[in-house]
Amino acid sequence: MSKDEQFMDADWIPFHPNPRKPAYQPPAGAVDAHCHVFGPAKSFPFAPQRKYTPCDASKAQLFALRDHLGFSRNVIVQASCHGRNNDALIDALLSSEGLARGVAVIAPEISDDELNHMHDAGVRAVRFNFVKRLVDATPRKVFLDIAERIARLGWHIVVYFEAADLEELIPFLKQLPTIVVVDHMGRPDVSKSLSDIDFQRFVRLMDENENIWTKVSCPERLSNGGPPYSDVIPFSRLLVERFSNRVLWGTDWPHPNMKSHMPDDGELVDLIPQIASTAQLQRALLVDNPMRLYWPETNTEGK
Ligand code: 0GY
Repeated sequence: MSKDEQFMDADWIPFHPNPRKPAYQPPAGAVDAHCHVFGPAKSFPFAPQRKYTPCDASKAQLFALRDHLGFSRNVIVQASCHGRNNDALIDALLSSEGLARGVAVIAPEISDDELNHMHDAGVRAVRFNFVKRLVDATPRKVFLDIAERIARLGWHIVVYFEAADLEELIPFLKQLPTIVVVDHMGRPDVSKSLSDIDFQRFVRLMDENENIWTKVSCPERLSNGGPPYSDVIPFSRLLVERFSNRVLWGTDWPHPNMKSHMPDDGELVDLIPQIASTAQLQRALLVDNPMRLYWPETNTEGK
């Protein structure tokens, strides 16, 4: 099938149709800091250069899930299937009544007017994606030029890479002039121990660079055992306890490219008390940290 046809891939697993109501109740004002919208393709066609064609996953479905899970806000991350066309993302932000912020993917030739328009809509970061199965490579110089421009707007950078690529990426990451948020804990190999050299390299990177944050997200993607994802919990817990003021949490709805199974989003929420064991850690993870990064003007005291 040609990539110009906008039908979802034959092996695509759609998001859970009926996630359970979580037993865990997040603190007031909780933020789902990693999720996406896909299309709908009829209004927002997928990019010609995409590596996959997903099912539609609309802003209305995302906001309904937010409410169902007991969350208040979303950070919507531009997914690679939309390339550098952020229209679906911007449309969702503008419909969110200020309850969503965005992470865009931009071209180096973007105009100042476009950047300002994105800022007004709620974009606060750009994403640099290094995952080879998702995107064609972008030269580092292009990323550094983008980094300099968005730093002036007070935005930050979200990076997505595989654990095996971290060592080579470290000098580049250290050059970035903003806060840098690493997706999905740098994708550790959870079949190895916490003292494994690759995971320890990531921990050291965070130890030594106070501008580096991470999302303790995607147990369903990292787990070898499947639900209830017990093999991933120790990695998330270590990062939450060690870097409590630099961690974020997200559902990753609608869970692109899951091949083994589709998680129940309610079940993912119910894992939070296992990775953030006190009310204080949970509030930092779900409210204080994402609010400081994405809604710095909003006072959350006493919420
Ligand atoms: C994620 C993970 C994936 C996909 C994307 O932009 C994307 O297409 O981020 C993935 O396939 O690992 O964070 O949603």
